Amino acid sequence: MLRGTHPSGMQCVRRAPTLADISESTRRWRMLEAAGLLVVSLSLFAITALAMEVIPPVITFGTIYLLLAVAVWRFAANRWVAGVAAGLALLGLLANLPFLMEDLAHPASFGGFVPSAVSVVAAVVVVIAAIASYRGMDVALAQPLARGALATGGALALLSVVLLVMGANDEAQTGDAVVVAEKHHYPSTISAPAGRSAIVVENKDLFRHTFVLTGRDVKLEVPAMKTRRLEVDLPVGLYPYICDVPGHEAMAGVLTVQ
Ligand SMILES: [Cu+2]
Repeated sequence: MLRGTHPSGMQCVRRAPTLADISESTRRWRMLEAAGLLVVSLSLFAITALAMEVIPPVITFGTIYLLLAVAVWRFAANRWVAGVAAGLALLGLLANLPFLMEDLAHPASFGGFVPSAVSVVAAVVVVIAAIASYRGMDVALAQPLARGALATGGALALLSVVLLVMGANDEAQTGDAVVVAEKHHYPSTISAPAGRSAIVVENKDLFRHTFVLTGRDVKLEVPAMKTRRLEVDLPVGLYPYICDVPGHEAMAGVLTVQ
């Protein structure tokens, strides 16, 4: 409670707004906003679970969205909390845009695509619900919005599973240099014979990887759980290789051609 002075000069007590001060429709829109923030938070935690790895920035963002969800739910009567939470949700989305665009462009790689697609859909719901609660929009619109978001998220997840399962694989042949990508790591060294040979990259992760020989025109795109083969013709030498997916900088090694 805050004590203040009324323009009439009388002492008055200004109290924090309660649910009694807002309409039922405003309260429901705020609940939908909190639910959207919770879904964004859970999809970020899902990325670390699917990667089977602690990714500090993802955990930090997941925790921030979780706290925003709790704040909007706990202080549903407070328009400032609802507005600031939606603004921060939008900013978080924009800050992660390069990673989101990468993931959304590769629907067959389940681990990146599904959490990113779900979090974008949920963030859109958060912003619409916040605006609706401000403008006092009819709460009857909340249900089709929530259902539409669920249907969109579900359809995108299903599309990703189908592409993951149905996608074609390349076969390794005798004499190929085989590289296994697992838990976001490449072996630090591999070797291949000089002249015509082939590099086979086996991706055991639910996330996409690439195999790039730096300084050479060699790049393999390897979707989640897939194997790709590329014929090369390399003279004797050392060739550094990397995965150039943003955030995968630790995936690097050296190919020895002898
Ligand atoms: Cu990678």
